[in-house]
Amino acid sequence: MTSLDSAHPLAAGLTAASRLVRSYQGEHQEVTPVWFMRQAGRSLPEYRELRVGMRMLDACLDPAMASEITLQPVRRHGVDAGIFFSDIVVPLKLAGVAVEIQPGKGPVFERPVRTLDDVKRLEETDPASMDDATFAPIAEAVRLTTAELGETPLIGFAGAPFTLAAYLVEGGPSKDHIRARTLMHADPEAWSRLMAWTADISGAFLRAQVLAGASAAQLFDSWAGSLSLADYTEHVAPASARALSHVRDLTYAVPVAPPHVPLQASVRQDGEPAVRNVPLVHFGVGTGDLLKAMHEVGADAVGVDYRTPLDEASRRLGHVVPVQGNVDPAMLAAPWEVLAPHVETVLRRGLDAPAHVLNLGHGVPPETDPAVLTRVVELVHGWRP
Ligand code: 1CP
Repeated sequence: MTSLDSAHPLAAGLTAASRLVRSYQGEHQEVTPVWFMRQAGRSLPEYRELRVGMRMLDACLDPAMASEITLQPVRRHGVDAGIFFSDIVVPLKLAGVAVEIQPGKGPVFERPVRTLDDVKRLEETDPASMDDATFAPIAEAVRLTTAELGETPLIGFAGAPFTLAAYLVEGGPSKDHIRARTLMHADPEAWSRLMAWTADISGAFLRAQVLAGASAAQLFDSWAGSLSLADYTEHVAPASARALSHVRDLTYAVPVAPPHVPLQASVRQDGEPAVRNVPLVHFGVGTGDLLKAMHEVGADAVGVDYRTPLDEASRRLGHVVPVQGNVDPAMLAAPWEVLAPHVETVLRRGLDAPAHVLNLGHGVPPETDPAVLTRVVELVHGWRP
């Protein structure tokens, strides 16, 4: 176990009692916390303005800009968390992989990884050699952000090994990730080495964010829904567990609750602080059949996409796992009279789990009216069962 620095927002008592952190730790909150995947980004005019003339990955590696973009949706919507502005391919770029993010398309790689020799070329960068200096722009951006966020937690994130491998093998965005799934079976050695390498790269990226001040971490396995449960369990889950193991050891002593916060289970009564781990969330798209396996790789909470109702997801998770989700992003463009009851249904179904963090079932569509997101936050914060 490794204790976070005493100045870390969790250890210093700034964020440990927040609705978000407590929910991820399984403590039901009277007011359901809410944030949105892709809340930073193209739905916000202030983001589009800031990004003019700046390439995506350059923006991610500019600490002042990454911090400002992270803070924009928190200021505007009053959400319960910031999600660090970066991208799942940033640690690959820091590892020396030639990658660009093309506007309107996504990550594109100069050289797809298709053979064992290609994997060996990646391995020339030892993930263990990626140190504080490598992640300096990330750590600096996180520090700038948490200094502004105060009691609002920052969520760090990384791509899960399968989703990263899907991009690396295909060379860019793909629909069914066919080449990646072929490699998994056609060359098990190349596959398992590729998965171990990406796990360590993503793990190092996650760890840098948490050590610098993130109060929770989310692993995005966006494309895991293309896998059968058998393939996921055998060829993917061990690498996802490996990625999470890079942050699983990070703990903090639960501080005494600030006077304005009612005493809850997260604060020990006998004067001795309890020790907690930094909460870890695991999310995928189309992963209704994989939810239990995704929890078992070492996550505290599971993100659910819009296809599986939250009460059903909670049932599959044995009713003991905090859930996050799962407003259908398509509903954001529907009239309020349609959207509001949908959000309320999600809130009601979330009661089936020990705790619920409201989110979308996938990212905010770029054309979303930001005023609608603000209104959803107000609805969620005002809702009582
Ligand atoms: O110029 C731009 O604005 C490019 C759009 C964009 C943005 C805003 C990309 C390109 N990435 C991001 C930021 C980003 N990416 C964040 C932080 C912002 C936030 O959530 O508020 C996060 C968490 C990601 C993670 C990410 N990148 C995922 C996992 C989450 C998900 O949406 O499934 C994935 C799959 C990516 C790859 C990626 N990066 C960008 C795009 C358009 C894509 C998807 C491409 C595809 O469809 O395959």
